[in-house]
Amino acid sequence: MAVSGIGPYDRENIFAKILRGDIPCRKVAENDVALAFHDIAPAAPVHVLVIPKGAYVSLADFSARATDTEIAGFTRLVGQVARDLGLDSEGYRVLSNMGENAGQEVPHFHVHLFGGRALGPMLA
Ligand code: DGP
Repeated sequence: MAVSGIGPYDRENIFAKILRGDIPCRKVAENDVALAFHDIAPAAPVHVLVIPKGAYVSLADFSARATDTEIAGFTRLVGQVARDLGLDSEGYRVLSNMGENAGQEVPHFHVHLFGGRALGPMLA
């Protein structure tokens, strides 16, 4: 279900359950503030999700409320995962769906990291 970017945080969303260890994920990496794991329905040879460990609904919420330490650590983990998966030389795409118009399904902020093939032009 699409969600607003500014609604209250739902502690029962699927990524909150992954963070609590209630359901499993295929972990790629983590640091103090963020976790990276493989998407359950990959849209490219590499399709990793990176999420903050804190409770943020969307990029709008994260950018407004997260600490500089969280934002820095989150961003560093995205870059580290891409590097560790060997994506730097050929390139990759980072994308975040925010709210209803973008079709955000899971109301816990996340970025998608796509790589491993030519990804084609961005779709509007
Ligand atoms: P978005 O539309 O941007 O909210 O993308 C949500 C992504 O989350 C989508 O690509 C599928 C993925 N996803 C949904 N449920 C699970 C799950 O239980 N485990 C994992 N690893 N990924 C999930």
